[in-house]
Amino acid sequence: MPLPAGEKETRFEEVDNRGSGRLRADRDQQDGQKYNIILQLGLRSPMTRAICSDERILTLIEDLVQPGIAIYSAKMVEKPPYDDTVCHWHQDDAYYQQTSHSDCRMSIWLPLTDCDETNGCLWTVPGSHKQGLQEWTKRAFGFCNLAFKDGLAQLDGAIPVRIAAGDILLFHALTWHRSLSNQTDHTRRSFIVSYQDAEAIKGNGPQHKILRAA
Ligand SMILES: O=C(O)CCC(=O)C(=O)O
Repeated sequence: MPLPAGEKETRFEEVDNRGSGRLRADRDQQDGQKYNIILQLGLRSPMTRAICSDERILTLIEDLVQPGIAIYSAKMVEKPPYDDTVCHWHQDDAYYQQTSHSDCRMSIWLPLTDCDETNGCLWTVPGSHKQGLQEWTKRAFGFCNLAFKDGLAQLDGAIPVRIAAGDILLFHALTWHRSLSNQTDHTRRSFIVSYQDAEAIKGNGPQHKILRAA
C-alpha cells in the first residue's frame, strides 16, 4: 500500500525519530541489550494511536478481521546498525494463543526505513498459515524465541520481503516469519500492529483496544 506523496517524509519519519529517542533511553536502562521494543503504541501518543487506527488500514483488513476490529498489540521493533541479533522463525499465535484465541488475527508490518536482506527485512513462507500452529520451543538466545524447533518446519518456500518505508506487509498470526541481522550502518525500525476480532477475549494486557464494535 504505497503512501500518498509527502506522508512518508512527514508522518513516518517523525515516528521514526521519536522512536529513536525513546529506544535510546530504554537501551540505557536495559544495560546494553541491543534489540529494542517499545510496546503499547496503540495507547502512547496521538501519532502512534493514529497509525494503529488509520481508516486505510482498517479498510484493508475489515473483510478478514471480523466481527469488529480490536488491537491485540502494537509495538516498534528496532535493529541497530551492525547487529547480529536474530528474530527466529516463529508464528505470532504461539504467543497470542497464551492469552486468548481468535481465528482472524493479523498483523501489519510497517517499516520506517526501506528494508531488504542487508538490514534485517522480514522473511515469510507464503501460505504457511494454512498449516495451523506448529510445535515450538522456548529458545535461550535471540528474539522471537517461542520459535520452531530445528528441522521441524519446511522452509523451502521462504522469501525475503523487500519493502519500502511506509508500505505495509499484512500477514496472518499463523504465518511463519523471521528477521535476520542488520549489516548496514543505519538503524532498521518497524511498526507492528496486531489486530483481532472485537469478540476475542482481551489482548496483550492494557494494549487491547476495540476500534470497531462487533
Ligand atoms: O521486526 C522484526 O524484526 C520481526 C518482529 C517479529 O516478527 C515479531 O515481533 O513477532
